[in-house]
Amino acid sequence: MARPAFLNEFTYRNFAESGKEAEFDRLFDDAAQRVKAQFGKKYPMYIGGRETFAAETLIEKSPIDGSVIGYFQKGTREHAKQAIQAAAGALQSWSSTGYRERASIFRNAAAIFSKNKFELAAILSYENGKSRYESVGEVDEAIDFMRYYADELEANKGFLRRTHLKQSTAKVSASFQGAPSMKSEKVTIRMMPFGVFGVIAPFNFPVSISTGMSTGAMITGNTVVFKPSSSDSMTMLTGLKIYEYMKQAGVPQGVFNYLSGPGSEIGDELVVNPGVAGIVFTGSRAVGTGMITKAYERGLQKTFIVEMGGKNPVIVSKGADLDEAASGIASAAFGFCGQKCSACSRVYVHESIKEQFVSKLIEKVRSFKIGNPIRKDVYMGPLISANAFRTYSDAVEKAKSTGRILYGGNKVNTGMDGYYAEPTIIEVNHESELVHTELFVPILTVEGFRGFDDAIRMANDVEYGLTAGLYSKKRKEVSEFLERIEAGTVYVNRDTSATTGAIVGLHTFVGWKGSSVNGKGSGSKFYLQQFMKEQSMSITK
Ligand code: UN1
Repeated sequence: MARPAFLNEFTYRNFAESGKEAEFDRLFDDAAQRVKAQFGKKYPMYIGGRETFAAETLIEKSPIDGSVIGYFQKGTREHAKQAIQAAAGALQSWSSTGYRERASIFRNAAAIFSKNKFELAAILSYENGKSRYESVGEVDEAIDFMRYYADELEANKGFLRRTHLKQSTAKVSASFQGAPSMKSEKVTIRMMPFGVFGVIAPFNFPVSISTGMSTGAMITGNTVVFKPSSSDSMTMLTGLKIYEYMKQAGVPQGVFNYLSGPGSEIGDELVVNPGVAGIVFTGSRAVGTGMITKAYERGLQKTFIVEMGGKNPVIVSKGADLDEAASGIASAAFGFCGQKCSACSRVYVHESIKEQFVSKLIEKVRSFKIGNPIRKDVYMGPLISANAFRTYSDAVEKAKSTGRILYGGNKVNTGMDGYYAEPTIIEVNHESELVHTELFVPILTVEGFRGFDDAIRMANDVEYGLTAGLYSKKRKEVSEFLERIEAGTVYVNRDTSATTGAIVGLHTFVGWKGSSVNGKGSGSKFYLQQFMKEQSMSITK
């Protein structure tokens, strides 16, 4: 029987389609007020279900204006060891819990997230500076991940398969591959959890990616030590909410452990501790490959499920709808200030339409309001940190000396204590490191091309292969692009965004080349299998 279509949470879309946009805004505004009224509290870590405190605390401040969101524990290597032990202790009973029950716990969690979605979205906006639309969309994505993985687990009946071979009438005197037997053989093939997973999450999607990675690990029977981003960029409060909602949903004690603290202590312990069977990570390529190398150099054969960034290209061909291209590229490059792995950071546009395209792009970008992202009309909030701003201004300086600034390049004074930067469009040549290095800031490079072949060659000429886009009306170009582009998540003529905004159940979000290791995506049919090892159990009678 065909499965029913996956129903996405789509909060904004549902409110807007039923003419209730004002209610959407009111719910977000009210939640933002409630969240702000709770600022400044002290929060524990949770190990084996118990509140745990460290000797030192971390102060989480909003990138919007520096206001103190809360005080969190500065967990240490010792806490990581305790959490790993707690997760190991919970493994036996959790992994033998039936898959239907595990699926139903994550459906409960999805319902709890859904009930609290405006609150969670408001925390997210304060915590990392996302606009309300991005934040609600991200919470929706988290809910979708939980439901999608629960559906997948059930549709695959927990990934258990049975096969058998009938006895033969033929007899052989010495066996060989495929030899007949006069006995029958029954085989059960099961998928089992690896054990304890370390979940190391990024600041840019602290709700959806943390939830997706944690759910992937836990729904398949692993137990988890979860560390939200907590060094330079901090998203510990959404992390804590995820913990609380999972607990309310029925995730047993010890199955999900929440630690806050630096990667150099906690992340590192997860990598070097032999009690951790696998790591699921989203973040930079340097950190991802560093972890893998470190573990393997120590002879630890851990499973790594990683997504490690991008340098995502878009090609705009002659004859493309330039309004659509300008608008799709502008939001892909500058939504959440370009701080998405999926952000578009390179455009290749046909020489003959370059000027026209750039002026349309600038016109669109000029309409983006920069400021306090809690406000409805603001499209771009602050950069996440002083370090991110340094990356931005260094890149702008480099562009000035080696190329041309076509738009932006300046700090924006909002009167708030945060790092606000103009969306920036630069022209540099293909050899520039600005074309090859992932910057994670609102900077877009533009380059002209003459032959479509050159455009594809330049688009592919980076270490990454995460997302890519094309605007073209020519069938031949579309098929050539789809045939040759080296990226996992690819979009053609997408008006909403050229490279960002993958939707669970519709797309899968997957990187090739330096963007991942195993080339399997999230929100994908093949996601959960990565968290399990297979066992073939044959009994001959
Ligand atoms: C990321 O930036 O790390 O497609 C992930 C998107 C989101 C996921 C982005 N669904 O933009």
